[in-house]
Amino acid sequence: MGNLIVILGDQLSHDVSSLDGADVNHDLILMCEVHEEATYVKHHKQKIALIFSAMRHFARELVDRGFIIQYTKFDASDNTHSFLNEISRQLEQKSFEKIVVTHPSEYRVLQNIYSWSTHFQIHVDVREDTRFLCSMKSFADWAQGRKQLRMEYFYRQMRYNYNILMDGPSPQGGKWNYDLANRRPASTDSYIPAPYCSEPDAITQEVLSLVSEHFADHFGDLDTFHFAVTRAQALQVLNHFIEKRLLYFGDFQDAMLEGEPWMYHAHISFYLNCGLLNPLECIQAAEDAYKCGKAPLNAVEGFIRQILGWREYIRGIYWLKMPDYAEQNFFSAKRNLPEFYWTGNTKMNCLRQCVHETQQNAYAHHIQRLMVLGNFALLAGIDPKQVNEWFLIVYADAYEWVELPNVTGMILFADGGVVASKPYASGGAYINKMSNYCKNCTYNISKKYGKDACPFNYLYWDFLQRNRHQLNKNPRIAMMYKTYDRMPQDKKAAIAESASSFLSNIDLGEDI
Ligand code: FAD
Ligand code: DLZ
Ligand code: SF4
Repeated sequence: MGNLIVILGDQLSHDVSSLDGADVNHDLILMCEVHEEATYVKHHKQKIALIFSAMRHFARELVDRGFIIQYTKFDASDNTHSFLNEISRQLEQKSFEKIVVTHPSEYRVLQNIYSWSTHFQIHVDVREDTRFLCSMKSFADWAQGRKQLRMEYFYRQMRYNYNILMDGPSPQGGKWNYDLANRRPASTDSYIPAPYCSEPDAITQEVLSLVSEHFADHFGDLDTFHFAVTRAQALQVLNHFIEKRLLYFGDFQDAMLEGEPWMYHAHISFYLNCGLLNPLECIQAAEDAYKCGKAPLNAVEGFIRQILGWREYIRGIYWLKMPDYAEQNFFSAKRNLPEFYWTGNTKMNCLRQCVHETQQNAYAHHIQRLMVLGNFALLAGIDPKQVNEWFLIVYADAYEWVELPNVTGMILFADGGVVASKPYASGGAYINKMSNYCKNCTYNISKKYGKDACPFNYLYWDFLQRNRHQLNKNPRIAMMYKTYDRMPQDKKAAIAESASSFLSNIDLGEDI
């Protein structure tokens, strides 16, 4: 009797632990495109297309390796559209010794998996997801007894453990972190290489028509789809980054330019998160580029920190803190998400650009997510549930394990300071310094309050003032409160008046 091996849509790696010791003659691999997963939130069309196409290509590769596969397509007439019922169909047809599955990336799916053994009276072997570089147990051990869970210390430990960019026990170049060298704005005449574009093959074309037929009311454009859908293509994306962009990644990591959604970023989160790329190979490719002089240390360290540090840390926080983490709302924020997050219809040029690019590409780079889309949601006091849902829907790399700590922890400070030591709140000056968005904006970046002033400018002070009781003990913000307190009374009143009128315009659905 063989095993029933279930492979989920973000487990598309040939070395995934559920395939360890798999028997090509007796085991059956089940993969299914189900309504349950495709609609638990209304994912961006391109995200569904990426997962379905990558799943279909991966299944074909498994068949080429000799495995027996049961693959349920979304539009198959007998599709029952849930994991539980698709497994049930297999168990009705054949006896299996056990079900084997790699630990899912999301809490929601883990609860589903835990129900299988009681439901079917069969042993379910849930194996560790060894594709991550820090196990849940190692992260919990690292966190144990620490007052603060700062990414920087976790990252240093990971560098040491994996011997990445190390000179014995010390970091190469003498510093762990070169972030201060990574703050250059880009200019419009900067050379920015075009992103990798795959040509849709017959499988992808079939998926694209399926998505346009069944998910027409989901957010986002589909005709701009150009994602890699196989491991071979994803490796080309990685290679393209290492050869053409890594060199500039450090310097321009925080830069934003109108009409340049891809900048010098790697565009690999989609593939890392669904399993087409492995984090260690991306890290090693960057380290090799440094060793052979293709890229400077500030770029390579900056890139490696994102994957070895941030990505693993975020995943560790998710599993350490779930399920309560999804309910956090430190500031009791309750404003509804403004409609312009879906349409891009706003006079604020920075937000308009970032929303339109998100619609077009199911992608925005980190600083757009953090300092524009995220910063606005924080300052305007948007309900964390709604912000989380939006971020989970609109990006093709979004899975709750990575989206939730970034939104609840990093941008909204809704966890009260688990991920960030202070809110990433900022006025318009930062956006103006790091982008050219303000040049084409209806609002005036240099004005601090009043009808045509940049809303970020007054919302920033209003946010601090509104949440003073929650933040005034935070030593990292004490200076800002001192600055505020020194302002003349009439300036404070004008800021409060501008913020109040702007926020009520949002609530009324006015044009802002
Ligand atoms: P690069 O800038 O080239 O970075 C390389 C890699 O580092 C990324 O591919 C990613 O795997 C990793 N990385 C970098 N920053 C982070 C981070 N903060 N957390 C985890 N991994 C990181 N990333 C996701 O993969 N899925 C999400 O749903 C997601 N939601 C986010 C929401 C918000 C509000 C913020 C501020 C960040 C979010 N991120 C998310 C992190 C980051 O923005 C994306 O990983 C990155 O933009 C992906 O593009 P890239 O591959 O070009 O990344
Ligand atoms: C994101 C996604 C989508 C849109 N559809 C499916 C699907 O139909 N079948 C599937 O196995 N996986 C899908 N996924 C990825 C899953 O949501 C992902 O595997 C879980 O988040 C794991 O916890
Ligand atoms: Fe954004 Fe303000 Fe600049 Fe306009 S002026 S683009 S709203 S930061």
